[in-house]
Amino acid sequence: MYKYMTLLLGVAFLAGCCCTESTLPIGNKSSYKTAMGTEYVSAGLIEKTWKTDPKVDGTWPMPKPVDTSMYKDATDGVKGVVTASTAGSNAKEEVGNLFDNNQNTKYCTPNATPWIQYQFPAGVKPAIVAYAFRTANDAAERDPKEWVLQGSNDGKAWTDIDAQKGVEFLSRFEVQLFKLKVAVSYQYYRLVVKANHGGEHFQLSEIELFVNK
Ligand SMILES: [Ca+2]
Ligand SMILES: [Ca+2]
Repeated sequence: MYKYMTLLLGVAFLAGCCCTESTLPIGNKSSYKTAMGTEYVSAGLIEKTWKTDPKVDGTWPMPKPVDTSMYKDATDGVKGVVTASTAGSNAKEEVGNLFDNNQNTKYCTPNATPWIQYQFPAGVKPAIVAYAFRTANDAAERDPKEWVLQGSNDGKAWTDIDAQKGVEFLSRFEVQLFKLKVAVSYQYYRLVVKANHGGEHFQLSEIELFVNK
């Protein structure tokens, strides 16, 4: 009974933040391991957050390693303007968090299919060759699944640059890299999310727009 009350208190605390799971943990596990080998205490992170299960031998499915060492993030050190179709769930989860190089801050919004726009300063049109997403701390059902990346030079007329469907992320804080077939050069880039993995919210912790080093 005491344990159950503790869980209820934990859930009541977390309910204050609408981008944290609000259902009770399944079973009575006190911690969970992610595919990255990080262990989380149950407060705020529940079993259904992780959509992968351990393999028969007890090890966890591992995301493919990603090498971005040949790239430089064009949004680093640039005072771009970041906007989105939908405000973050609260002041701590706004869209600028996608470009702060901190995986512990995220854009989380009560919209499964938002768009996110990065506007470089006037005259800056980096030649993007690839881009990357990093998932956030919880709730795999909020991960992106299908999207279109677009470019523009006036913020009005958009050209499709890349489209992805059926993308799966195996773990929290996982990075996936998407290479463009040809380099593109625009002042505005917009990610139009077409589907997530079934959650009412969408979230990511980081987006990077890469140029070659
Ligand atoms: Ca960055
Ligand atoms: Ca961040």
